[in-house]
Amino acid sequence: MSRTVFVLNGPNLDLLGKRQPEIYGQETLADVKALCSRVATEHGLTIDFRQSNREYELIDWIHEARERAAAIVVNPAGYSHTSVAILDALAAFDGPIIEVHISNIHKREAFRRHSYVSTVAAGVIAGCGTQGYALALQRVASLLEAKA
Ligand code: DHK
Repeated sequence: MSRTVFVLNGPNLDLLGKRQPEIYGQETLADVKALCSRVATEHGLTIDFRQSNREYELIDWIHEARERAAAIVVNPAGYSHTSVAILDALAAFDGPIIEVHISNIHKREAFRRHSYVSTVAAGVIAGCGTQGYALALQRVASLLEAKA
């Protein structure tokens, strides 16, 4: 069984570390990728870590995950709150999906409190900073273990 986990990041996360550090922290996306690689190795997982500012590209990658990934960790960023198309793509994925938000979306503007993606996620992690990605991968490892 595939032990590959797609870690997908949505729009503006390429600016992590530079963009609103009081909300999203000082770490860059490269730091998050390094963290994910470390945690994945500890759990015998392989990650495929990607970021896009384009909705269609994220959707294409979710389709690709159907063939290549056992699980998806996704921070859809702004698309969490707007994209039925990303929700539909994720609904067509068979494995576990863990949704990550670096910030606590429930403590912010009202429009951030609803995420389309949460309706198909096995779990949602918000407000744990970039550590949320590590927690998500730990959870994926447990879920895949339970399935094996
Ligand atoms: C990231 C974004 O870019 C926002 O649009 C979301 C999310 C929250 C985060 O906390 O990682 O509302």
